Amino acid sequence: MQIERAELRIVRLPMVRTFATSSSRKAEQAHVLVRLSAEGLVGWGECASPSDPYYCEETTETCWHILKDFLLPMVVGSRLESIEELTARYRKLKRNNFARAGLEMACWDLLARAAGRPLHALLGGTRAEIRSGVSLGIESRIDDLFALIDQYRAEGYHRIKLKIAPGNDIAVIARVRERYPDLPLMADANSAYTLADAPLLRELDQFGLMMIEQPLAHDDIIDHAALQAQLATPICLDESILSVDDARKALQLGSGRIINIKVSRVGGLLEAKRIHDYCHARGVPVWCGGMHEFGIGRAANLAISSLPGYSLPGDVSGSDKYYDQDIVTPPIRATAGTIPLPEGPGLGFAIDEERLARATERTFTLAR
Ligand code: OSB
Ligand code: MG
Repeated sequence: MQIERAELRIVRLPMVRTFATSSSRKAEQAHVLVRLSAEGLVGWGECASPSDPYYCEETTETCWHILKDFLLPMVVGSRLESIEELTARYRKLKRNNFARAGLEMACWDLLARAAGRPLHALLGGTRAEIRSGVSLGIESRIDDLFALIDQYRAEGYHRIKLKIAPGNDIAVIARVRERYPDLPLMADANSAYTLADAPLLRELDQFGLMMIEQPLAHDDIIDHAALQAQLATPICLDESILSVDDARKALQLGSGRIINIKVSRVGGLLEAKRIHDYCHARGVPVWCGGMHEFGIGRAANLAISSLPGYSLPGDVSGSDKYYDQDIVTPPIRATAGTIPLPEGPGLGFAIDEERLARATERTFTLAR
């Protein structure tokens, strides 16, 4: 299809509750949205990058820069027939995966709409609904954490993930486990520990966690292998895995036993599918991680989660977990912790144009 026009916008939404991890603290999110127009069709994508470089090196502004100055000029005013063709055009670009993912998502949406098919069908999804969990930030009062766990259990979510950090780890997990002996529970450290903390991390083995996510450095797979050899709890890698090659090397080394696949972190849905396929063929469980996506990125997460190897509940909660008013309509809703796949073409949700206009704080257009 002939890509005639691209629009970028920075959209800011307040979060329903401040979310703290070992590396950052957020009360709002500002994401770059990508809107492509081609032959009477429109495709949407989202760069769910945090505004600061504390999860990975990208920020909202680096996504804006890379899209505006490098990625959009590679596609606007030319024909595009496949995602492989798109990724080939930016082969020389290093990293900047959140920026790539926003453009790639808009292209998938366009291609799926042109084919008149839902994105999940185009990706090879096999599920009609997906089972989800929730990720809970660090709370300064344990009673607030208990109240959140009670709320999301009552809503039927299938597992709870707790953020941990040095000084906010064993004691918190112990209190939660004591109060909820059978809760499917896991912990995410967002790379806050080092191998010297192995004795402390080994204490987590007594709590029957489903997994511990990214305990060590964001760019490490060597120390993770040494740590996994000392832990009964499976390690799940998040920050360390940016591509299917990373996944292959980590699994070969024994750096972990589970992979959290984030569409944005790996640069898009095609790479997410490749990691899924690699893991699925080897019996390695994967699940879909999140980056506080608005409805567009959330819809993409939903679509990729329908692939058969996404066997564990992910962080693809309903829109209301983070936002009072999402920019898609209807908002994405979970019932009993389960979200149905949409039946419409493409991402399968419509944009709430009025809401979007109110939340937009910058725009850029390239047309030719
Ligand atoms: O490590 O998975 C993470 C949010 C922002 C940055 C990193 C992470 C997270 C989450 C929340 O855990 C995932 C979500 O519900 O979108
Ligand atoms: Mg994580």
